[in-house]
Amino acid sequence: MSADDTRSGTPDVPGAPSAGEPTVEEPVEPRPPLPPKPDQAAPAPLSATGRGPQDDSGPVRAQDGAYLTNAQGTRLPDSDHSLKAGPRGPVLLQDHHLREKITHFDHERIPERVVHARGAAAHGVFESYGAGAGLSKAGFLAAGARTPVFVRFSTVLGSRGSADTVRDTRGFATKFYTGEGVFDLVGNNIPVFFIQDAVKFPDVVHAAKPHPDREIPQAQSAHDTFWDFVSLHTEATHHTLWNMSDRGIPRSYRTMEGFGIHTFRLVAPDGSTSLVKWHWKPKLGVHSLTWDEAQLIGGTDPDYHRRDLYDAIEAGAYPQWELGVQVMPDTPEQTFQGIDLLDPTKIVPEELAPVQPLGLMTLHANPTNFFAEVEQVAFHPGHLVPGIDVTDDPLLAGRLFSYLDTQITRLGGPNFAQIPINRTHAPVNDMLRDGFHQDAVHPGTAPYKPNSLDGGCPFFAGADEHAFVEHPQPVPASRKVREAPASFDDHFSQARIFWASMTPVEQEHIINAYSFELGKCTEPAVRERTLRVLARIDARLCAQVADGLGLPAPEPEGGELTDPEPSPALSQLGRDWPVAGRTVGILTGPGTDPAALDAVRRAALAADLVPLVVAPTGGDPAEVQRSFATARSTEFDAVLLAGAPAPAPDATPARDARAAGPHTVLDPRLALLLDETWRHAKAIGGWGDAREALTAAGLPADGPGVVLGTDPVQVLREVTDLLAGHRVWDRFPPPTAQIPPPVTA
Ligand code: HDE
Repeated sequence: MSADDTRSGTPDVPGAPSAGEPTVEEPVEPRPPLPPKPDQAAPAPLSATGRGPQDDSGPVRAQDGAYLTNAQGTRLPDSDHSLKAGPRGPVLLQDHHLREKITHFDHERIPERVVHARGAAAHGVFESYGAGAGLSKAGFLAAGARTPVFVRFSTVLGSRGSADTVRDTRGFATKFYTGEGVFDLVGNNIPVFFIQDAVKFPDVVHAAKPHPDREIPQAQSAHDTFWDFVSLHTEATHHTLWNMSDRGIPRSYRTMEGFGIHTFRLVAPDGSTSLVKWHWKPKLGVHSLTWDEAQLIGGTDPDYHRRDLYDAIEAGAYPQWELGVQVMPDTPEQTFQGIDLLDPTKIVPEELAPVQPLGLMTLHANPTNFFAEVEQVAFHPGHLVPGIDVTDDPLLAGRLFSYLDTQITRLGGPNFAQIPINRTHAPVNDMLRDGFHQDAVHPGTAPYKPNSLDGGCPFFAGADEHAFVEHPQPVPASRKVREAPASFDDHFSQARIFWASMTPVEQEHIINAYSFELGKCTEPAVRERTLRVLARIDARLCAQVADGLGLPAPEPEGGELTDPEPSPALSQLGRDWPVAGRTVGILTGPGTDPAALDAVRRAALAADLVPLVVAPTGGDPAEVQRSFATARSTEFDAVLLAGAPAPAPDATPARDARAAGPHTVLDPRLALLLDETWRHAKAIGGWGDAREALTAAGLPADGPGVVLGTDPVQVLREVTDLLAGHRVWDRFPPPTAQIPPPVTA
């Protein structure tokens, strides 16, 4: 049948089901869908608020026209008073505007995500280098291909309104709007997971979420049920160790790595396959907060990560990541150098399989409406394109079910793919029909196959017409069992690699994190059992956490520990990174030389830094961005002291508790600010009377990471060099505590 076979004029037979003349044989020649029957019309093709496609007065937006209307577009004269029987009389039931407004408001909320409820997202573009074209036939990996993306970052445990800087894993989910359909890479900032089988997901999430009776604590793992579960379920050990490391408290979404975790299978144009692990590498490097900073920010700026992402994009400091893959041969065993590639609690060290860069992602636009985009975006690991296939990782299998299922409740039915942020950029010709929130007006009469009434439309595509064809991976002959392979029983070897790969200061942070979290548990059995787990990672880790808890350190079960080969790529320290977008606080007072201040600000802006001037009181926002009352150290990556700003008139403890203390040389709030800056290992620079100011704050003016000089621009230059290493790591004293001998509990 061809397009010419459509019926013309009034059908000969009233009620004929099809717009075309069906043939006896099933149509097999692909062709576009039939037009509607001549007697049919569809609703006018207007936007959600009445704008038509023929209207070229700018992009279609959800609001239009100068006047307030109701949802039907009828203009309203008043929305401040209900319709009443007289000014003091009863409200009338006939007030349809009141009823529409309140009813809509009553239904403004949708269920938050079961996990990853708190997040922030941005639009961008992925530009392929072409290096993946030989590995996968996916069109978006071809040389020079540019693909729009939408990325949502999130915490896992907290509710929608929880703080950003809690200790937690972060989600890193990317939607690629490719010409061959949507590809979702739904990853995390930690490359391993707590569990090896999806059936355990409700268990780990129930354990980590707030206790069901009092619904506390919010957004954190520092409580009994979490540690009860992970100490009994030791396959969680590796992921838990990453969470207790600085990776659990990122400095910014912009400074996080991303990982696909599971092994995926890439299918090349010639049909050959490889097993890969996905990586996102941030151009700014991997940086974290210190724990004390994270806790302070949780109170002073719970939106810290969200604000940081949106401000950076608004300022034109577009965050960038390279997408890369570790490539492993697709062997029948699906292992690499003894590592089971189907086990999501294992990494492949980058020293064994380097990450090969495939392209660059740049996030360059903020959402226009948080709900429409960030809240309604629906990711799904089963959104795949030709050239990218899944493996038999049992955790991934459960996810392939869960993400579709969850949207049905969260987004109110099966048509969430039609929500603007979820719409594919490829033509859709499915046979899915009806359901809640159906936006499409499907023509035709035969949403089934085979058919002849719609001319056989739509037709199947072959692999050479960009069809997604599952790779015919052989399935090993076996029997039905509820079992895992023996290799999944190794819960400790890679945790030991991670620990051994950390620098001393990173190890100290891990010890502190375990001591804090377990210190917040009330059940002695939970603490004791967790120490047994730590004993199987490292004796010093176990002993020092035990010390902090006032408990004896147990001996490792399962025999003596062997020394693993470290993977230096796992450490965040020891490299220099771009400083673009880093904030520098400049503390000024009445005696500050305006010319020096101006020169240093210009130099900071020229270095792509964000200078923020702190002055005794506010004023012109172009000149002064923070006052002594509003500034807090946690806003700055480094601090410059323009002399020694004396106590301001409002520095009274009765008004501001931070103003307590006998300070005469320096405003007491700045003394606290400098003290925190020092403790959080951030660079401090200064000129003029800065030395006196530091001494007044009780800090060593010649200590590591303190730059004093007479030329403010030169001081800034040296501080910028320190910023490249992120923190002044040698400000943290080396671990001094001796390893106490193990004591058998
Ligand atoms: Fe998720 N996960 N998950 N997850 N996940 C969800 O989907 C689930 C897992 C991840 O910004 C939910 O739309 C199961 C691993 C991210 O919108 C839900 C299992 C990884 C996001 C769900 C896992 C992730 C989610 C909640 C075990 C890293 C946020 C709402 C089998 C590779 C996406 C939703 C966004 C969200 C289920 C394990 C990452 C309930 C059953 C492993 C980044 O469907």
